[in-house]
Amino acid sequence: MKNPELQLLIYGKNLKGSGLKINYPGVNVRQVHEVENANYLFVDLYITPEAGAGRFEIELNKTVPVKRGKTMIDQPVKVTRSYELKTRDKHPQEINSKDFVYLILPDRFANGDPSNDRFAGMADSVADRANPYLRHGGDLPGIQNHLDYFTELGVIIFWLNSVIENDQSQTNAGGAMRSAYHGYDFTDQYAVDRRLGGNEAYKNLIDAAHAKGLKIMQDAVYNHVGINHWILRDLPMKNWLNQWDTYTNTSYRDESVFDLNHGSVSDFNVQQNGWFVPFLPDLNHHNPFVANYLIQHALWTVEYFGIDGWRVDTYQYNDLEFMNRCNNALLSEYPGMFITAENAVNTAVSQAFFVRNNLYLPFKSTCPSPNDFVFYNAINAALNEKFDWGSGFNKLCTMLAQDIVYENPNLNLTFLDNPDQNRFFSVVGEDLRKYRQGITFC
Ligand SMILES: [Ca+2]
Ligand SMILES: [Ca+2]
Repeated sequence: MKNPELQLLIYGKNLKGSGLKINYPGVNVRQVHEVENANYLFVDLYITPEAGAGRFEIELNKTVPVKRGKTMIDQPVKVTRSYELKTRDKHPQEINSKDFVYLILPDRFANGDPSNDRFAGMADSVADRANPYLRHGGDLPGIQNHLDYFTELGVIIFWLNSVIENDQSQTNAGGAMRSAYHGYDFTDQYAVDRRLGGNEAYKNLIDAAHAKGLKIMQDAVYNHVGINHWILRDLPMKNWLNQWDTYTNTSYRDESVFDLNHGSVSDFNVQQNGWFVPFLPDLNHHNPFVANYLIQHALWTVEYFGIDGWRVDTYQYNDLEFMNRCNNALLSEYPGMFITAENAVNTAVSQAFFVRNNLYLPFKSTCPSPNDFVFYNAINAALNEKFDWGSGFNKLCTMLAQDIVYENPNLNLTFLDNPDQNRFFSVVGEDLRKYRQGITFC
């Protein structure tokens, strides 16, 4: 990697006070951080170009007092963990505005392996196709079985709703029990959900898709994790999360982030550090260990699975300096990589603030592309409102003229629907002419 630094999180019972040894050419231990919780060590490594692929042992040594007869003696204890440096063999492909993106909700597309539909040990062990709020058993092998279907449609990019493990209980929302089948409640960043087929199935799908000339865009969530995330059961430090004395929800108001003239610090803090919902705790990006954990996971994902682009969920709720660090880490290793930010906003200025733009403001985002919600709203107006001076098709013209605020509007990810919108065919009253016109605008 261009960046020679790597921070390992080591978890185990009472690791505090351990000596740490690694004996592997090119791998140097820079610093061992002890934190509030004695069960964690954060280890800074420096990997020189001489380090070859291979496996090495991390050796932890400490002495613990044990009782021998009537006296206490210090007994040496050694714990080892194995770590592997892999050969780099993945190369993200370029994504541009010519590529047709097809969004798949993996749980709902095709069930390629009924044996993985449910696992008794998971917090939600139900799969029931008759219930629209619960899991249906769809998985990554199911998608892989249909690759020819996509190439026949002219699809170039798959965008999968997040495939990362969501070992969350069902939640009661809107009067119904609901599963986290959508994938946005991460409980272990380094595991693809077993019900989708796990890490190997994701690797296999991506390799097979690449072999057919398809590309993969992955959904990323940096703002929050699911409340069943393994690390929440034994937090490394209290400020791993943005904690409040009493529960505080984000306001969801994007204006609080960019309103430099009239905004208040209080509104900004609530928007940024309030929780998305009570079961999605907000991560504290000002904690450097949290920031490293998330950034390294993004790099690992590209290297391990070979994804080609990122769609970043709930972008406006993240600390934006952290997001720049994360974007820059990816763009430094993979120049030109496509990263697109989700912000369900209503104005071009707001949308532009969160990406590379032509605005003269003290903060400059390094995210190359927005999911173009402003364009989406304008298409709906163009196809569904009465044509007049300020309505209908004129809204689309007005909106397109505002593309001057983006550094490169051709990177805007235009769309007709997404995981949070009604299906576009319904939005245009199931009128096939309007549907075709919408596709043409996109
Ligand atoms: Ca299945
Ligand atoms: Ca936040």
